[in-house]
Amino acid sequence: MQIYKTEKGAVIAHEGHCYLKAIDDWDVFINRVGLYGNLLTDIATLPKTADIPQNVLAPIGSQEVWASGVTYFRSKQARMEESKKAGGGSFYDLVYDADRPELFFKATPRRTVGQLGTVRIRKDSHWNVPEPELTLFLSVSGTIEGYTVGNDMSSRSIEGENPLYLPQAKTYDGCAALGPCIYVPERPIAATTSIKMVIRRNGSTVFEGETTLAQMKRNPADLARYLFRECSFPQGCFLMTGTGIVPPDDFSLNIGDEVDITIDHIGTLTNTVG
Ligand code: DO4
Ligand code: MG
Repeated sequence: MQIYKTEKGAVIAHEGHCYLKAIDDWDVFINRVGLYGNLLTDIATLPKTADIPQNVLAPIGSQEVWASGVTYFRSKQARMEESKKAGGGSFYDLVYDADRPELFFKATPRRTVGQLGTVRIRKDSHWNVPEPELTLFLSVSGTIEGYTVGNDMSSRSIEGENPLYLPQAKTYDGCAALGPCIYVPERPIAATTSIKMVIRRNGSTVFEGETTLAQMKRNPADLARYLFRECSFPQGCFLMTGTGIVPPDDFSLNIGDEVDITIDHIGTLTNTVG
């Protein structure tokens, strides 16, 4: 089932029908252990309503957005290459093979946009890419309750100059996008799930790439466990799981580019670069 955040409340899509639920607080609505079962109970008393809404908000309330890095071979390879001159190359190799994953703070809700929102590139960065990432919604107890599409906008020039600049490469206004909904399945998402990204410039495709969750070296539940080791999240949190799609080194985003990221069962998150 999918849940969409709208101005009128939550729209729950299940087995070809949509249900509108008036809610006071999105945080309380999504932050429930056993969300799938709770949603089934919610819709049992709700009338069927219109179709999937067109105007949806980012499916976030007051949660923090965190991210994982170097969870796919392609990401490790790209990072080692970009940071070679700065002497950072081997760190990526080491973290790829280590037990402890790379986890970093990505964004507050205020720095996060939703469907059709504008993601930004930094004015002081000359090499910028979107990173299409399966994003977990974790409850207060650290359980994976749902999944959304995430875009971890990144400055490759800043991160490549020195790995210590990672927070600046990753966190700034408009650095993250989430949406269009939270997919809440009965069972964990399958390894065959595909992630696709298309970047369009003036109506033409300038990059497209695809991967599957089977290419991810880490297990989503392990990433969640590491994040919750010493951090508490009373309202739950979002955790991006890393990118497996990296455009070639001569590619950088332009203002006005459109980025579509599609993940099976969740849908397509579309954003314009500003
Ligand atoms: O270590 C740099 C960031 C890695 C990242 O964001 C990713 O692999 O997706
Ligand atoms: Mg990333």
